[in-house]
Amino acid sequence: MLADDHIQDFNQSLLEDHQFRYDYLATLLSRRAVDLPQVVQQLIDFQVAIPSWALGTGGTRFGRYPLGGEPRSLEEKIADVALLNRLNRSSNSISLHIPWDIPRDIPALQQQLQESGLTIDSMNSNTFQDQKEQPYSYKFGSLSSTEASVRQQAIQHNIECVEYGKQLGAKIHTVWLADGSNFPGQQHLRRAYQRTAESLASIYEAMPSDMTMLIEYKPYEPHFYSMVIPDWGTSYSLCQYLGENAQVLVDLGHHLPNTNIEQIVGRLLHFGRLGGFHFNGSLYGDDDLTTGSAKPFQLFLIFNELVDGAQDQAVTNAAVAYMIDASHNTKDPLEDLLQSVENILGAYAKALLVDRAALHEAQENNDVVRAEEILRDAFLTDVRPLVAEAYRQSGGALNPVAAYRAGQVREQLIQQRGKLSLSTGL
Ligand code: AOS
Ligand code: ZN
Ligand code: ZN
Ligand code: ZN
Repeated sequence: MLADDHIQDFNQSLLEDHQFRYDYLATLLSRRAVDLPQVVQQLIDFQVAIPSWALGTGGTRFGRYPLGGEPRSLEEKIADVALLNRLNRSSNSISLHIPWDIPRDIPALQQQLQESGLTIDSMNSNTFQDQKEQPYSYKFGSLSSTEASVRQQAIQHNIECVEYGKQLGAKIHTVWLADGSNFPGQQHLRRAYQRTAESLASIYEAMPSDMTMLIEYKPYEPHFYSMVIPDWGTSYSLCQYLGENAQVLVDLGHHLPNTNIEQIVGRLLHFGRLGGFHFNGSLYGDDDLTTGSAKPFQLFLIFNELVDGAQDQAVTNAAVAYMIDASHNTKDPLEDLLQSVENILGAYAKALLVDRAALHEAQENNDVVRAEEILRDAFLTDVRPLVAEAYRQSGGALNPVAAYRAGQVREQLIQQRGKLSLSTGL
């Protein structure tokens, strides 16, 4: 499916227009001190992991409308990510969810991954749903449960994920907890935190020294009175308690409306505790929309912090893991993921264009307008030719969504996998 020839032929048809637009931008930017080939190289090097659960039409809680041709197995999920990566060369890893993606034949999976040039990014545990065979229920929490047997079951499940991760070469174990309470008085808030910290420590101890635990926070859902890990401060304190290989994960959808996420990013970089991102877009809550669709300026400001941190010798934060965490109802999930990656690369490109020396100078001089104008100047630059050039140079499609459509990929997937194929996921 989607022969490399197709991508190259397709690029040929767009090349002249692309070249014109790229040269024009290069001329514009030559008036500023921008090393354009270096910016393109940084875009080429930037990789965003794809989660296995974003490959099928997802969900709102009001129902699911299957699109057809969705992956029916872990192998087909990997095949879909390989396809995305051939189109944009920017998503060379996949994140798995246990038990939705239990690997049955590890050597065969490793071979498939190698042949498709992919790696496993992270393993994600699931203690927010009861599985059929499991003896104890998570109705009243998992790692924070009042019952030792429930906590033990949740710890064991996480250790099992770590073990799969070891076998598959994953370097990240991500924990998102749905633990919390719905009513005042339901839960002893301090003790719930303590039990969680201790449970996490047992999982942390089972991790190899080259694995990082990412701890996600979320202020609401499914518990609307209190979540055990509601905010970055709680995640951060748990990481401090656990040790160097625990880091905070920022899911863009996990903030109260109007939260200044870029400031959180800056803080975590300062503390050396920013471990990773779950990219998505939202207006109201954990909407899991296409990244950069609703608030592109915010995405740019986040990347502005990341680029600033990366260029600052004083920041010692280890490498940040980037992943998309989105899944919804009305788009072809593969097109949606291509759009998300493109918006992420665009925001990154714009952040790389910021005249940082001038910005720092304006900030030091409290020149409010100048500082803002510098950011606006970068943000309002049309960087699409830069992103397209990065795709082209790395062997991808100049316009991945158009190439995907022209290659009739979805139609072929439906033929192969059927009209009503369903994948697991939320
Ligand atoms: C849930 O809201 C979190 O964003 C999780 O990161 C993720 O979506 C989940 O683990 C996948 O089901
Ligand atoms: Zn998430
Ligand atoms: Zn979420
Ligand atoms: Zn989300």
